Amino acid sequence: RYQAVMNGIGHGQYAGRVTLGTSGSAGNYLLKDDSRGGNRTTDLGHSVDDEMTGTLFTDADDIWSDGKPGHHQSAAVDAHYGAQLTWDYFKDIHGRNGIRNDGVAAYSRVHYGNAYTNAFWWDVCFCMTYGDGAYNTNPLTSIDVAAHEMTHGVTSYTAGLRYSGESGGLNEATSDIFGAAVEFWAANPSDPGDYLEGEKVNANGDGTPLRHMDRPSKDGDSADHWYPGIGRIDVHYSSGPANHWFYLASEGSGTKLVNGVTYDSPTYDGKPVNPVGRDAAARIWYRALTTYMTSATDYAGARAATLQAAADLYGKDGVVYNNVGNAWAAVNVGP
Ligand code: ASN
Ligand code: ZN
Repeated sequence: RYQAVMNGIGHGQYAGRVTLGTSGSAGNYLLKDDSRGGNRTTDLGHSVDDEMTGTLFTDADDIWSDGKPGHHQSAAVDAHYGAQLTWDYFKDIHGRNGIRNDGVAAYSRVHYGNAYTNAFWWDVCFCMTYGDGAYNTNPLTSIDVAAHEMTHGVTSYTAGLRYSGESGGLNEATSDIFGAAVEFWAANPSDPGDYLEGEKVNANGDGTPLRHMDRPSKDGDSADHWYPGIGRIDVHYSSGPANHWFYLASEGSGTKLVNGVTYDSPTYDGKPVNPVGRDAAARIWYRALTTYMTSATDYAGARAATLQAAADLYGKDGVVYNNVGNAWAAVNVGP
């Protein structure tokens, strides 16, 4: 694993005790990591001013937060850690050097607004922004949410999937897919990998995750399968078939236990799907995103892009290519 120039110790609300890339010197450490393109985290102090950069977090002893609930630095620890993991994941797994592939990191802003239960990427500031959630006690800074938001940056500078219609659903799914991929890759014992989005942050207030990739309709709104007109629903729901494709390509259909979570994934035609594995599915999606998808790619185009990517990476005659196509058929995206 790529090591930071300086390693602080952080205590995140979700990530537990982690190593953080920091800089500075005794008495004045900075939550800024020059070994990862200047990845840094700032404090918005509950402002809702989108134009504000915020104040860079500093610390005297390079031990960030004490792990007690409500510590002002704990959201910063989680956000900073999520961004550094996502940086490392794209670098180590996909050979990508930051969002723009130019070695320059985005930054993270925490404590946005009051009880704001969301997080977002914004091209203009080249930054991720995180609210503190209900009662300001559940910041939206878990690994999967941070990776989701940072991936919006990657999508913006690669395929540029337009954030409406079917391309909007594919944009959202891309963020959920790499949110899950980063969380698995991190192997953090406090927040092990799963095919759920936002299971740690309780954004719904009832303990349920925001999204279920094995069966997207479990959230009550997302689509399990493609249908004509899916482009008219919210992009966080039209992402369903692509999230479902990623799950099926990774794990296959039916019932499966992964890291203590039981999944049960249906298929449109009732035919079983054999998996290509999570790593291959993520590599295929990344290549499709960065090589073949455009701002206007729709579901049919995503199928074609991933099949082309699978052919490039694993050959056109192999089992991987075949299973990728079967996973699309299972979410009702056909030739
Ligand atoms: N958290 C949301 C997302 O990243 C914010 C939004 O709706 N754009 O998708
Ligand atoms: Zn999103």
